[in-house]
Parts: sequence; C-alpha cells; structure tokens
Amino acid sequence: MIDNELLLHIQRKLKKNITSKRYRHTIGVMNTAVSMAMRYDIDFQQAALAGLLHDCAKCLDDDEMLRQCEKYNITCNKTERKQPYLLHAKLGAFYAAEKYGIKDDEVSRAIRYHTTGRPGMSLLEEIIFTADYIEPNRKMLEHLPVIRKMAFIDLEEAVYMILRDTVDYLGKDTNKTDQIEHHTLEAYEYYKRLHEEKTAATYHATYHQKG
Ligand code: DGI
Ligand code: FE
Ligand code: FE
Repeated sequence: MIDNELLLHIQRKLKKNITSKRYRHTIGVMNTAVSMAMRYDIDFQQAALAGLLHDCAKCLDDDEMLRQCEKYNITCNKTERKQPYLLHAKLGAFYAAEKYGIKDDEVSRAIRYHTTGRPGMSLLEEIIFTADYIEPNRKMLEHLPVIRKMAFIDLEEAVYMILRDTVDYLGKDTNKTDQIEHHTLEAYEYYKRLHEEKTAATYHATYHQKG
C-alpha cells in the first residue's frame, strides 16, 4: 500500500527545492522504482519514498554542498571534496530524515548509495540505483534499452551493466580517472563477480551435463 497523502506532501515541498527538470526526473524514478518493487516483491512505500527523495539535495552548487556537509558534520573524503556533486547522496539521506521527516534506515541507505552503489546492496538499494539510471526521462545512452529490459529480468545483472558503463565512462575521462569513488569500484568488482559466476554456471550446465 502507498500513503498518497504523505507522498503528495513531500512532492509539494520537493518542488520548491529542486529545478523543474530535476523534479520531472524524480517523479520518473519514483514511478520506475514502484514498478520494480512490484516485480521484486518489496515494499511500494519505501520504493516510492526513496525514489522521490533520492536527489532532494541535488540542486546546490559545489561550495554550498561542502558548506552544508560541514554544518551537519557529514564527513567528506578526498574524492568527494574534488567532486562535490557526489555529496548530494550523503546529504540527501540526511535531508530526507531531517527536512522531510523520513526516518527509515533502509530508505536512507538507498539514497546514500544511489550514485556510487556499494557491494552487496539490498533489493531497495539496487532498485533505486537502477531506477535512477533507467527512468523514462533519462537521455539515451548506448546500452539503455537493454539495461531497461534487464532491470525487470535480472536486477543484479542490470546493476552490473550500469556500473560497467559508469566505470568505463569515468575511466575514459582522464580528469575523472582518479576521482572514481571507492564504493563505485568495489561495487563494480562485486557485481562483476556475480555476473561471472552466473556465466560460468550457465556454461557448466550447457557443456558438462552427463549424457
Ligand atoms: O543525480 P543524478 O544525475 O540523477 O544521478 P547520479 O546521482 O547517479 O549521478 C550520476 C553521475 O555520477 C554520473 O555522471 C556518474 C557519476 N558518478 C557515479 N559514480 C561516480 C561518479 N562520479 C565520480 N566522480 N566518481 C564516482 O565514483
Ligand atoms: Fe543523484
Ligand atoms: Fe537521480
């Protein structure tokens, strides 16, 4: 079930704090996350709330982002100091609880890791991570059509495909190579391993069956 009153209340507040383009993206992520929650049998309300609030701290410039983190004692590592936009995930988790009143650890973690991912994400975290990438307003990227389908077939595989494209994209830009967050790399290694184990199991089942 979904508490529509609560969602509408948050939507009205959110509209005042983010740009209209970001708001459109946010609604896209919320709807995609709820659809995925149906597919993977998790709580719709948590999916809707995390989708709605995942970018609630996005519309701050770099200096303001750093100042807000300092003000609320949110720790920033070297990579985050160089790329302050990464902090909208940590700050967003804090705002969701303190400014929007959503004190739910699972929702909070899904917001916290929506940009980088992390090894061994929960279903809710994987759904928000993926819904953020595939929602209908996203600009078209090469693998987006296949990732959109995969998101409803094998979620871990979709997460792997997104991380692979992200690491590849960041790695190609020499200015960003040293700015890949350790969570992103660790998540990539983790989901790559799951992918390889699955591939090996399929190979085994296909070629080593006893006749
Ligand atoms: O906030 P959104 O634009 O909706 O999406 P997001 O929070 O997933 O941010 C996407 C951007 O973050 C995209 O340009 C890739 C970038 N990103 C993801 N992981 C890392 C990263 N950027 C750096 N520098 N390091 C990372 O580890
Ligand atoms: Fe984001
Ligand atoms: Fe987003």
